[in-house]
Amino acid sequence: MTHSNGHANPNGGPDLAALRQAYEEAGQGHVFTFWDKLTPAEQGPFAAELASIDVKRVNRIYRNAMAAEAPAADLTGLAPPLVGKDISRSPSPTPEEAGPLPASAVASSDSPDAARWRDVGLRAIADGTVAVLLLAGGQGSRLGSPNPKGMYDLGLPSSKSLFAYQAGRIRKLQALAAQHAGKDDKDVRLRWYVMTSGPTRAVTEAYFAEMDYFGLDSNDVVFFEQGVLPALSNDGKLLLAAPGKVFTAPDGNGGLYAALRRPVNANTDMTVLSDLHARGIKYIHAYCVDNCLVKVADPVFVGYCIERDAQCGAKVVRKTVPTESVGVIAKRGEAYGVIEYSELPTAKAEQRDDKGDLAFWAANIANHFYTTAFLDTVEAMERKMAFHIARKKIPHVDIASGQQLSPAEPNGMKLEMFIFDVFPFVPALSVLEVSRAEEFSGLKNAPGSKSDSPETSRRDLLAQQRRWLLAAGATFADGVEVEVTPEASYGGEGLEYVAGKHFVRSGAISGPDDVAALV
Ligand code: UD2
Repeated sequence: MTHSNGHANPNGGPDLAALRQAYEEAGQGHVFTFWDKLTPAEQGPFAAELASIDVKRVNRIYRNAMAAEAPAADLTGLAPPLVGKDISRSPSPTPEEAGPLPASAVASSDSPDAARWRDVGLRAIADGTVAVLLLAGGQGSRLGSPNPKGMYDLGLPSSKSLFAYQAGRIRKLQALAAQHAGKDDKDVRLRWYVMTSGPTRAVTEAYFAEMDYFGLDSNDVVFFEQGVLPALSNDGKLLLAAPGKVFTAPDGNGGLYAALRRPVNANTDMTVLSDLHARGIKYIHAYCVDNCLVKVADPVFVGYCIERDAQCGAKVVRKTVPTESVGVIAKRGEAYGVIEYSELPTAKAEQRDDKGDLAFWAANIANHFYTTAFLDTVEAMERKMAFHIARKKIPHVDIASGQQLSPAEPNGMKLEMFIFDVFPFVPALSVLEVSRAEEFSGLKNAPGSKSDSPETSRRDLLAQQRRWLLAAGATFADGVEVEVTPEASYGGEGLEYVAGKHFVRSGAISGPDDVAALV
């Protein structure tokens, strides 16, 4: 988020007096507490950082987020112009107002129509009208890995990372779409837009280059970056990570929408949106990096949404455990919305229908469809999309003592936008229920955790591939694990050559030639 609070000095730096005044007026002048102790070499970058923060917007976001978090809260304590005026409540259904998703609003991927949807999707891909958008800006703090999640090695026989799997699925799908349309492989391209954040950009780009883009044409992979927001104390004050550094964090996966409109890097004025238009791309499949089973640019889902002329689509799986860390898709009146697990009251999470199933069963798996035309309209909605407050333990410099503190308890908040907060603005969200075993296994928690861990991801991916091989006529000796890499199959197709084979050795197959070593 680039912004200049004050006017630039003749020497190019921000006008310090104007900057200090802007921060003082915004009630954030405390950030200058240690200014005189900083060296000139520290003062320059710090002033530039402060100038890049739109401190009035931060205050507005804080007040809107606080109001959205506690609608009944007494807002009189807020600055006069705000009470009752600037709180543009997001139309997202609050937990109190939300009702379950009606069955009529959902189709299933095991519908007989899926074969037709798949044809529509493959044709759209072959026509070059589909692109992929990967959300990879999260810092993966729960997983505890030093690298971006996409680089994580699940310990598979092939040692492929999540990024490698997703790239392989794109390559395979390009070939399937080309074959479906009678085109040459090289004439079908799925452009891959990878959203990173400050902490993940450099290492992600370096990894892709090191892996030679996993065999993809590097011109088809576009990295771009979401914004950051300062972390705040509970009373809305910017927190300093160091005497001359504001504590900032990625602005949530909903930061995607603003990021689509910013130049993808410092050397170009191309934005993701301008590129989508320039290339005639009409449909986008957006997904989260941390789902090892993700069907990247799934032609069934893309075709389903195209056939329904949807502006937005979302995949869901059936939720069975009330406490599962997933949002649930709900409705209030005509407005669809996702209530995040961190904001769903227990009573609602545990509410059951007359058949005894969870009333809020439609688990959001952060797997969305958009039209480019819809993405063009999001900017107008953004002011109504309340930021979400994530209360966190935030290490910071204590303003009174100058001491570096690492709180044991949450002492402040990170402000995040959620990608699904645009759903209430579409007249009809196209929801597709898919099989959890075939399409969703989150990688969220550290090794050894009982759910959403590297072990459960590895287990679910190899179990799916074992089902594919058994269905193709193979058999297994006890304890043998055979991995089917994306080079061999996108969704279980094309494995005829394993019919009658008995696997006695674990390993990975990427094609027919790899079978002999394992039987
Ligand atoms: C997300 C969904 C939740 C459910 C769950 C399934 C959101 C807001 N919540 O919860 O409803 O679908 O996934 O696994 O989508 N990311 C960024 N930038 C950020 C933050 C996250 O790109 O600033 C990406 C991150 O790299 C990942 C995805 O968004 O690919 C979701 O990550 P998360 O950890 O923020 O969301 P989570 O797992 O709490």
